[in-house]
Amino acid sequence: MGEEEDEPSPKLAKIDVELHPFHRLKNPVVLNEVKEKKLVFLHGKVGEDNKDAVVILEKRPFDTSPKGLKSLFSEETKLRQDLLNDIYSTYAAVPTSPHTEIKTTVIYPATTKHIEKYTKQEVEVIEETGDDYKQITLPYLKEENRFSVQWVFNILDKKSESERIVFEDPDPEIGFILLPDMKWDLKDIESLYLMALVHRHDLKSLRDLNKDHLPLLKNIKQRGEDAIQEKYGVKKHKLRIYFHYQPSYYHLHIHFTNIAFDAPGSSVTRAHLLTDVIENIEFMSDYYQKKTMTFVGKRDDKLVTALRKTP
Ligand code: M7G
Repeated sequence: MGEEEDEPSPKLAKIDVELHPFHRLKNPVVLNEVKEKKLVFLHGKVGEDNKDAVVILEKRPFDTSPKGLKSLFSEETKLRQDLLNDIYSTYAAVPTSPHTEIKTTVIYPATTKHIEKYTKQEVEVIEETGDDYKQITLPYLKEENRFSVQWVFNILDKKSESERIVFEDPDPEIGFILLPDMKWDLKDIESLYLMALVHRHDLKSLRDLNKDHLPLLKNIKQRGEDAIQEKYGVKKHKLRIYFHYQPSYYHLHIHFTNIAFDAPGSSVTRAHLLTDVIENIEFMSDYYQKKTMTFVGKRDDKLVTALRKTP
């Protein structure tokens, strides 16, 4: 992995730059910036009708494969010397592709919810009891309040990303599709990030799971781990496999990330390990209907406001 730069990137080749909003983004403003991750979230307008777009830019890690290093330390890299003193020198180096590539994610047209999702905001801890879920969260999760899961249906129906599928079990009850998450650049194995999307459409989140779903969960764990080991050589004890609660997208899915990678949303305030979920349900079938779920939400989020118990 990470050593296939000979082939032009299929993703780049496919983009119709005339239609693509990237170079037509007007008045970009920063929604959030994570300097240590070299990551910036921007909002801008596109086109005559000024539709909203969210653009996420992330500088890629160095390509430390032998080929990557060769191209870095080549004459193609321009150097501007900043300091020279005895045996010490510093430079601003301007290498050529792939070292200068920026992972770019575009959401267009973006909804107000997307802009809110990527805007830096104060966060707070929320405790949602089983009753809160039934009385507040579930009624809140009406279509207009949640993100569309059209992209999930496109994957399950093979209308999008079918060439990226790593594994599929087509069974309607316990089947799923495993594929790389949008956040992964597919190059750096240390930041490996895949996702299992279940074929069935009736499960929104952890809250819907009980003992009837154990065969589904065990199938995803076993076959997901096997497929990742086979394709990427990453063994199961190197994987963090978990649900998000709350998720952004309410169609049941499971995250598979490399434990070497501090993936966003992998901390105790959002991640629930698949092994723990399986065991909790084995102890008590309605565990996730009864359990008080603690999560971190944004201060101005409508669901957070509805669930907040202290002013
Ligand atoms: P989540 O917990 O519902 O949302 O996980 P969040 O972590 O974004 O808050 C959904 C996962 O699906 C995230 O890890 C996303 O990066 C990933 N994802 C979202 N979209 C829209 C896509 C997509 O179109 N394709 C792929 N492959 N992954 C996506």
